[in-house]
Amino acid sequence: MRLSLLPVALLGAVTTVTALTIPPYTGTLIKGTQFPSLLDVDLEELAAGLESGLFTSVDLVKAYTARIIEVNSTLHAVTELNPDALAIAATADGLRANGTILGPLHGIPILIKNNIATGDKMNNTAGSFALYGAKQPDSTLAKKLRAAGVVILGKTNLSQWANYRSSNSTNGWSAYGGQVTAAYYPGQDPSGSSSGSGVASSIGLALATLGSETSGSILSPSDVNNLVGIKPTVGLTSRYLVIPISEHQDTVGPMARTVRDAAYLLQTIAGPDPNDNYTSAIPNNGTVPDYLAALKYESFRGARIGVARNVLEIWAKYTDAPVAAAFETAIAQIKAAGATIVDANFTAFEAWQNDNNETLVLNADFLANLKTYLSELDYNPNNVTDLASVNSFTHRFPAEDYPDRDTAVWDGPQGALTQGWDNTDPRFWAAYQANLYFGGEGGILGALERTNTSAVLLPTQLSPSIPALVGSPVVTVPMGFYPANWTVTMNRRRTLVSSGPNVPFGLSFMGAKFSEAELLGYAYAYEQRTMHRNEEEERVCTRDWVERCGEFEDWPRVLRERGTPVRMGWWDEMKEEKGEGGTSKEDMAET
Ligand SMILES: *[C@@H]1O[C@H](CO)[C@@H](O)[C@H](O)[C@H]1NC(C)=O
Ligand SMILES: *[C@@H]1O[C@H](CO)[C@@H](O)[C@H](O)[C@H]1NC(C)=O
Ligand SMILES: *[C@@H]1O[C@H](CO)[C@@H](O)[C@H](O)[C@H]1NC(C)=O
Ligand SMILES: *[C@@H]1O[C@H](CO)[C@@H](O)[C@H](O)[C@H]1NC(C)=O
Ligand SMILES: *[C@@H]1O[C@H](CO)[C@@H](O)[C@H](O)[C@H]1NC(C)=O
Ligand SMILES: *[C@@H]1O[C@H](CO)[C@@H](O)[C@H](O)[C@H]1NC(C)=O
Ligand SMILES: *[C@@H]1O[C@H](CO)[C@@H](O)[C@H](O)[C@H]1NC(C)=O
Ligand SMILES: *[C@@H]1O[C@H](CO)[C@@H](O)[C@H](O)[C@H]1NC(C)=O
Ligand SMILES: *[C@@H]1O[C@H](CO)[C@@H](O)[C@H](O)[C@H]1NC(C)=O
Ligand SMILES: *[C@@H]1O[C@H](CO)[C@@H](O)[C@H](O)[C@H]1NC(C)=O
Ligand SMILES: *[C@@H]1O[C@H](CO)[C@@H](O)[C@H](O)[C@H]1NC(C)=O
Ligand SMILES: CC(=O)N[C@H]1CO[C@H](CO)[C@@H](O)[C@@H]1O
Repeated sequence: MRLSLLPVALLGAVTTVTALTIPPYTGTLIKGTQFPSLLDVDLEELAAGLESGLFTSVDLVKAYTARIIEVNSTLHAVTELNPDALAIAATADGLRANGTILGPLHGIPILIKNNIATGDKMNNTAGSFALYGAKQPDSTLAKKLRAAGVVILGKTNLSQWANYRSSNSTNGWSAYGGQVTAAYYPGQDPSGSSSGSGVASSIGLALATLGSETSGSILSPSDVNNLVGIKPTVGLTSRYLVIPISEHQDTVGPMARTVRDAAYLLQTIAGPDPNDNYTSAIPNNGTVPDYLAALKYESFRGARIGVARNVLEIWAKYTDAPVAAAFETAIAQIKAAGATIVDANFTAFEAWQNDNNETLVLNADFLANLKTYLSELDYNPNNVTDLASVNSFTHRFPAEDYPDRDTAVWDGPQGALTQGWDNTDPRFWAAYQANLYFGGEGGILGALERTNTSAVLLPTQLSPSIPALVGSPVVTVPMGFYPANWTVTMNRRRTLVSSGPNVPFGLSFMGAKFSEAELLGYAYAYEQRTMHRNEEEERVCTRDWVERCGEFEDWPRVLRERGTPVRMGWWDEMKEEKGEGGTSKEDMAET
């Protein structure tokens, strides 16, 4: 598969791109100026190139498209390209020529997760054939991107149904999009569920991407793909026409290579939406803060920053030595930058480990919210109107890979259909109150309050669960990489590398609701002092994909044959330990 396909891919690239020749890693001279490397370029460099006429938005669409096609057969990060992207880019170029710039992202290609609806030729499927060919209007976020002049370049692959289907599937697999793999080790588990968004942003298949999170789905793939990820407060960004899991926990946010780029994207998508009443909670009558203005090198000076020490201790077994060591170094750097560091323990964390109310809440929301989403479709080719009909479609449609990938999150012992009651049931309120306690007084919000801190730190791997319960924000920034001699392990199916050399990891800043501006200030101050992202030059497989990594396409098979041991990803392990989900415990992972 490997070498024979390559010339075809390269030929495709050459014919698609006229203004540029491809190798985007090293940069290409255009009119005597270096075209930026798509792997590293940031928004301000792209905007400067567009402004000076070095290249056009049409050139960018061609360059990114060629790159997507070049790596897609290996990584499966992008499920479909927008057939209108070139026309949209040409319109953006025309407006620019006329002196009209719609915003900082004018003419910039962005990829979005395949659960954010667009009213164009693209499908919005959550990776399921049940929704292939369905028609729907633009989501509010798609409208906002268009109004800002963004070129929506395509849709990214994901863990199917945002990982709310199966107890024995894999991160980044969908029936519609195949299996995503990440770029830092051949066959690397991309984590999920915003798997394609993570991989696409990490290797420059667009400037940046949008992902969605219910519990970990932005943070976790950002962690293992060397990215800045923003999991916004639930209600800061509209979920209207985003395929849901839970109205109480779902949120959409940016996945980018720099804090600044992520902030630009958040600025573009945040704000009130009459179609999503959770956005009415945005403070100051819906006025979104200036996130760019918050990016200050001296943000830590005089700040009180907490560390959730007891979480680190209780979950020590999930934190590998290189991650723990990098975390202590990060704390020292933040202290040296002027912050006071204090313990900010999550007092009910131990008790929460034995609580399973989150499953009840997510099941109840999913039953109700999925039904609402399906009722909003303009065309529903398979007549799926609720979870029961999606379940039966999945069982009978061969490409959905049932029963080898089961539907335990729906019809298993603790599944949503088995539960049978939704968020209008009196039992919902009690379950939700338990969540609010474990995330609130007993979790992140209580810790912030008691210790008078403005952010709490954890390695990103440990950070998503508690903020998910209350919908509070988290920002992750690259913190380091596993060492070159790190032992390779595989996922449970032995189809992906769950841990291995050079796999990245991040640092999370967790804050109070709607404190994104402060969190971004800290994230920026940490990023600018450390710039771990840039260490990837030596590591990312795709830098010279053809020479170095293309030949490893079947690497998981080689590893299997060598008897490489199984060790589930840290997130899967901790969820299994906690006992969430259906028959087996991967089903709650990274939703
Ligand atoms: C991605 O690769 C698959 C083959 O693995 C192909 O069917 C699909 O069309 C590709 N998608 C894009 C956007 O190139
Ligand atoms: C640019 O402005 C000119 C003059 O107002 C107008 O004729 C033309 O259609 C505009 N082009 C675009 C692409 O907006
Ligand atoms: C969307 O799905 C339809 C099938 O109904 C398919 O023909 C079309 O190519 C898909 N769109 C894109 C952009 O892949
Ligand atoms: C939003 O509206 C729904 C139904 O109209 C209601 O149940 C819910 O409580 C509202 N949520 C908020 C945060 O106002
Ligand atoms: C809040 O915003 C709405 C809509 O923009 C406006 O009509 C209203 O006057 C504002 N209220 C206050 C108190 O500023
Ligand atoms: C909380 O910390 C801030 C500094 O971050 C300080 O200005 C303030 O006085 C403290 N408040 C209390 C109640 O300790
Ligand atoms: C936080 O938890 C750790 C570990 O359990 C403990 O050693 C420490 O004393 C706690 N800190 C505070 C301020 O309670
Ligand atoms: C939910 O929370 C209540 C109240 O704390 C508790 O009694 C119950 O056991 C919890 N349910 C589950 C499924 O964990
Ligand atoms: C969906 O329902 C419509 C109208 O009832 C019917 O014509 C169509 O055949 C159904 N499609 C499927 C796939 O069941
Ligand atoms: C997944 O679970 C289903 C149902 O228990 C089972 O039939 C199937 O063999 C499992 N697949 C794998 C790969 O474990
Ligand atoms: C990896 O190398 C470090 C020193 O660079 C050494 O301390 C460690 O034991 C090695 N680990 C393995 C698994 O070989
Ligand atoms: C839409 C799309 O690109 N689908 C492809 C995703 O990858 C699988 C293989 O893993 C192909 O079979 C699909 O055609």
